[in-house]
Amino acid sequence: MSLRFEAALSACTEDMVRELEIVLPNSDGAESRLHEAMHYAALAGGKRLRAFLVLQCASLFGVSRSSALRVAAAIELIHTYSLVHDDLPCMDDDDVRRGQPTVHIKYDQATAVLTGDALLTLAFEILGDESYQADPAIRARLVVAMAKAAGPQGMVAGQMIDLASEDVAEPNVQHITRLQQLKTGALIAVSCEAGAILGRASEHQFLALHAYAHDLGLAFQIVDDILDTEGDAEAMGKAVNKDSERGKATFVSVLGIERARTQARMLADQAAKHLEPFAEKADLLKDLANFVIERRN
Ligand code: GRG
Repeated sequence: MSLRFEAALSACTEDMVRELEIVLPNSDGAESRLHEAMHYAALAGGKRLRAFLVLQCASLFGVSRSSALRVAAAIELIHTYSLVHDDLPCMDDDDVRRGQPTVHIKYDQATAVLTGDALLTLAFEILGDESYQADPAIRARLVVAMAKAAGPQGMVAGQMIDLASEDVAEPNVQHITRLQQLKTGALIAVSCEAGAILGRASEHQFLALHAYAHDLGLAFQIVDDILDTEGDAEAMGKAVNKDSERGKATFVSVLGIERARTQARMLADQAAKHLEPFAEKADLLKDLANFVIERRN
């Protein structure tokens, strides 16, 4: 990992914590348990990759960091909601996330459901608010793009397909690719798209970033499957080997570990190539493609 990339990622993480503390609600009233659980979930750590994508893509077009941070916070809230709900007993049933008890373990299931609901709706409240972006057309584009990525033809659809995947008789790479593109790829893609929308990117620039995000998202997921097979639960901050225990098909179970590794490397290289139109302005995004395949958590 280059020193420049390391410094940029850690600045993003610090700024994101500050931004989330600004946007998350606080109260002493009867709803304080909900607000406390929202802080617990959203400020528990995490790599902040989606936020980094928003900031870096927006910076290609000279967008102010404060506007990009607000949009990045909204995406991190949506990402956090998906993790809180995914960890519930009716879904993946996990007790540990980001190295600490999941929200339903720390609080209770009803609070975890409401926390996810509240994080998701807060994200859309933020995106609709004029404080970070005066142009209503840009805000509307962001709201629609985010709803498409997170909703019934994006992440939620991917989760539904995933839950049904244990019953698929002969899973193949096409099935897993589609499922993962919806479940994790769509939010990664919209993180890049959001930077481009804020920056009023041209069609050509938009497509280049979309192609980068597509390949990066797949590489990210393949590595996630590799880490689930090989990883160590402490470094990951969550249980590992869950997919194989459940007999769920993954890129590793279908491709084998060596082909999965080669495929991830190939996709990361290809992702970086899509950034050529931006020349050295996109160096940190190229570094990110490398980071995604070298990460240990
Ligand atoms: C409940 C609607 C709904 C969706 C859940 C994203 C998701 C869909 C479930 C997460 C399950 C999972 C572990 C998927 C693997 C890829 C993934 C999204 C990992 C977590 O993202 P990271 O590694 O997490 O960026 P951090 O903690 O770093 O933010």
